[in-house]
Amino acid sequence: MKAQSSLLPVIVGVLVAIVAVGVSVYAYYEYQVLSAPTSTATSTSTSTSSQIPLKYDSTNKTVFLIISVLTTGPTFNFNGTSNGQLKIYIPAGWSVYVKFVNEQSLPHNLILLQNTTATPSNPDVGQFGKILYIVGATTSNYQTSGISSGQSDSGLWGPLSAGTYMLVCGILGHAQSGMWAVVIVSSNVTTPYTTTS
Ligand SMILES: [Cu+2]
Repeated sequence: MKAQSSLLPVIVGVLVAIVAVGVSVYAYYEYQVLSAPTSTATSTSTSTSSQIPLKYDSTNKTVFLIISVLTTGPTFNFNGTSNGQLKIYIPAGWSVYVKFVNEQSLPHNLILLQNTTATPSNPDVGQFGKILYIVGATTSNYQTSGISSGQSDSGLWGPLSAGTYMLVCGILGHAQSGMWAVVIVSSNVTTPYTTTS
């Protein structure tokens, strides 16, 4: 009994030492976990938070898209963006109900183009892609005609096959001046959204 009781402080001392080392190691790793990935987490949340959801009807597989030509920002703009900044992500096989509003006095129209070049490469959009749909003009007058001064026009486009398309204004020179956006139709997209990076 005497030998056991003299061992007790030693055992307690060893246990305290083990716990102390354990707490220190845990605290060290906690510090590493908390401090190290901060920059990674920030950049990840920035890219996901820039996704703006679009309204849609999943039963009818239809996306509701409003494109307005604003009187603020770049002259040749879609929703205040220009030169492919606006990217619209649509699930494959879905349709787009588009409402096009032009607040400027300068006429504009809206065309969904099966583009053959990554950026507009000709004043006539028909020269760098196939015109799939038009609102605000027709296939025979899109180079010169559009809507203006708060007028709107709308259309139902699709169903759209997977692929990358371009949204352009068809009036001569407008797309090359910045009036274009990118439409990505993909089976990887489950709910529609836009980005403006
Ligand atoms: Cu235009």
